[in-house]
Amino acid sequence: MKIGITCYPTYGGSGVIATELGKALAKKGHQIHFISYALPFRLTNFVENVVFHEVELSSYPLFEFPLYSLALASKMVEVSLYEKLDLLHVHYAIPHASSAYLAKQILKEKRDIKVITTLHGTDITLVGLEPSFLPLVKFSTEQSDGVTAVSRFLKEKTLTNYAIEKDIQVIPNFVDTELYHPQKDCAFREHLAPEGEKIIVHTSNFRPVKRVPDTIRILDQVLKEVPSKLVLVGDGPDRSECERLCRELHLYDQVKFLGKQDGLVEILNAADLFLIPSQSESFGLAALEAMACGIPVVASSVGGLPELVRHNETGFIAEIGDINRMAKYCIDLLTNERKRILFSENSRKRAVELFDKSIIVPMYEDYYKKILEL
Ligand code: GMT
Repeated sequence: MKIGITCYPTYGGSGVIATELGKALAKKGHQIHFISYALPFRLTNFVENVVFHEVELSSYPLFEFPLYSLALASKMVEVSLYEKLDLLHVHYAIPHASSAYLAKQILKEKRDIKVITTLHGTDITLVGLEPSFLPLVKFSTEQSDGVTAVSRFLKEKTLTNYAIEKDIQVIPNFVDTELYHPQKDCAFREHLAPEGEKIIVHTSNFRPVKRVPDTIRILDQVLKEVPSKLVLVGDGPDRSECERLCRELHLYDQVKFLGKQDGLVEILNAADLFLIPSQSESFGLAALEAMACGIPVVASSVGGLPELVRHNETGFIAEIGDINRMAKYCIDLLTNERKRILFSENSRKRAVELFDKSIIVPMYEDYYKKILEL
């Protein structure tokens, strides 16, 4: 098949999934055309059957705001026509689904291009609900030839919040469990915790929805019982507030801010547990990556997280903002090595058996075939 893929190319789970999916499909012989304003950050090496098409934005004095959605639609038309694409698969509805709809209409007379939209999270649960976007998200989702959601939670939210009558297929996110795997004797661990302290890791884009300050407050409680370090990976709007909170709580030596990092597998392997106390999380790809490395997860009970993290089996789940309970769960795992190892094994097993890319990529292939009526 010839597939155009559009995603946000910068940091973020939707871009990771779109890029890894494209690379995996290319390996299977499909022709993949990424269409975006920059090279997706996971597309670092040359991959056979993968081409990148950059959406260029011209500035004109009259345009106070960049007209990206329109430039993207034009690029989709161009690539679909000249590369003879079968379908456009867009990740994250805003604005990609609308651009794809426009491209499909422009192409109508020349080519019947199918549009598949994958809903990832805040495109439905947060931004999409704003009055300025809601009608557009509803319309472009309904008009897509196929719609997938990354969790059952997100599917239900879409159907109820937007009163959409559409067959939405749940295709969960995936991880390459051969790449993300448990490693023994992580040298990095000594560097992070020279006194043999326990290590808790959190990775995110530090947006308010991730509730990163909760991780620091949880550590504050954990430290009363277990010498520990908190490793925060990533960057974003809440980072300064988190650094301020560390100073206020006199935790600056116990919390390491690593910023954006590429070597996630090494960092995860240095950890004893992973924390994800989000306000909203349609899936929680970061938690899946940790589980694939055999790291138990303590999570909030929101969105798709309970579909991923099994309470008292691969980790623990608590109410949003229940810092005391999350701290209690962390202490439990950090002081009971037998339980931690059992949860670690369960986490790895769950990632391999249910969310490995070898299982999920064929689901997308089958879905494409269904939409193309092959
Ligand atoms: O929806 C977002 O806020 C951005 C998006 C992203 O690009 O990372 O995150 C969502 O998609 C990920 C990949 O499917 C999911 O793992 C995240 O849970 C989801 N984020 C939220 O729902 C907040």
